[in-house]
Amino acid sequence: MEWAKESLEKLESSRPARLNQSAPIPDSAQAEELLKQYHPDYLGHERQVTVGPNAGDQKFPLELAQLLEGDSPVESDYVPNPEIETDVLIIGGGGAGAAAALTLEGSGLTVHLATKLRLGDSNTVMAEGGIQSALGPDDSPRRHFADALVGGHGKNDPDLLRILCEQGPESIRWLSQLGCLFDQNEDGQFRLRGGGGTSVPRVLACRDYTGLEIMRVLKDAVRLTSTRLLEEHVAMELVDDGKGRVTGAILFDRNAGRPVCVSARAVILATGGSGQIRLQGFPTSNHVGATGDGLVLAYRQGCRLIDLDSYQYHPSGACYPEALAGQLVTEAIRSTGAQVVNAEGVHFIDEMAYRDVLAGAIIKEIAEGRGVKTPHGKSGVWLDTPMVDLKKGEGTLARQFPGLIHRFERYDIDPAKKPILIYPTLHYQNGGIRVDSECRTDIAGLWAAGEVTGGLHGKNRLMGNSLLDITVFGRRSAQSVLDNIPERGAVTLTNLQRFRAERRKIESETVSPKFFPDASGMKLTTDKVEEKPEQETNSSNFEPPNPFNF
Ligand code: MEZ
Repeated sequence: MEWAKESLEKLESSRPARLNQSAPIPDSAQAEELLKQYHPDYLGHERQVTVGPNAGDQKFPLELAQLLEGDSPVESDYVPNPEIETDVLIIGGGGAGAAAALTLEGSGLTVHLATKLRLGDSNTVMAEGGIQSALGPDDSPRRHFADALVGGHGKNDPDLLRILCEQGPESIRWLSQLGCLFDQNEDGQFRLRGGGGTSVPRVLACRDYTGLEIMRVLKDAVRLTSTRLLEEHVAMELVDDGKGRVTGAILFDRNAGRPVCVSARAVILATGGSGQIRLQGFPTSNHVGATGDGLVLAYRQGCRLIDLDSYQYHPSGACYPEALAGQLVTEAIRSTGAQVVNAEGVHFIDEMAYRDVLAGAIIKEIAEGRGVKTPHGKSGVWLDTPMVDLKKGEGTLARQFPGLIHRFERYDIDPAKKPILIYPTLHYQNGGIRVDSECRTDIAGLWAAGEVTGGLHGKNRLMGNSLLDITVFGRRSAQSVLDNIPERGAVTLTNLQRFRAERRKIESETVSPKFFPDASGMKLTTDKVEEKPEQETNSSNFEPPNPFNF
């Protein structure tokens, strides 16, 4: 990093003094100022929508508003004719969907799980630093609740949050019994780390690949159940019984290159987040499939969305090398001693400040000229990763964060020796579909769990509460389905027709959901289909507005 030589020298020369010094945590007035002036949520890049259940109320980021007002890819003369009948259709193959499937096993109900990529391809596997649970000697679910409520700016749904915190210890037991290998201390107790906003150490981890480890065991367990997997099946639309209740979905089978209609007594949406819609062009730490599909599908059925003016920009996204831009550099590294330092070598803020405040502070440093410019024209601040070994002993960084070392060593960067450049990355959708404490949406027949839902995390989620969310509410949604499963209903597109009639008043050529990010080059159909002559497969690539020839 010759191009940053001068700044690196400043950082290295300030290091001895910084070793035993902490940096200021902004007080509440300073925090508010940072948020209002610099946090991407507060910069007016938003608008109201004019159709659907949220018309004329809360504002949405512009990119999301456009998708919510978009038209369905389903042709207007398409007649839904179920080819698959199931009791429960789970849409989404991440942690929440898998936890739901496991809970339904043995109930006697037939279960299908549809996922647009493969089982496990999800934001769950991208989660690095850990999962919260009140297991420490000075901890309790109440304390967990209080921390998360403060972190969420007091806007969390208290019922959902109480359930999350109370279910923490039992969820860790469940995951461990499935085979999840959480890190332990020498005495055999779980190793607990701090996280931004945790008043006591509460974060369990599997090194820096916690989500991958959790998904590993969930995936293996699901494959041993009677759940029928519909991999590479994209959810295009939900269907209803003509009286408002959701009764299944139209999926697009990517390998066959055609739609498949599913009749279900209950549908659980577990489609995850929407970082890949790249609000304001931000880089993202999200999985390629995180395009907000569930929000669009539920909205067209009549579900209200909440708190979607609030997204989480994780303060430490990689900024250099360019190939890693936006990738997560776990908060756990900061909680283990890495400091956030500007181009002048100044440790300008405590790295465990709340994520939204820290992201605002980093953006401010850069805006005011104290950032480091990369050869690709991006700017970031330093994360002084060698501090971890200096504070905790040589080899700590490599031992606790092998994923980080592995990613950077490909580019000849050793984070144990040199600091890395970071910039906030679009990480999490704080809001989502409104649900009650049993994961029921506003529309009968439709449940939702995990990142696609809103309310639980308020306006700012704490580290490690999303892996707990998918575990607790994935299971809970399934239990609620078991307790309340409706009879099979008719399959119509009445809700969609109503939405379409309403959107006639707007001028929009957008077709949604988005399914795959523009930059990914991914198409709705797989290569298998494209090799066949088009008239035989009746398929085409996804080219809005009317890509499906059916
Ligand atoms: O929950 C998260 O967002 C998380 C654990 C992220 C991280 O920094 O590792």
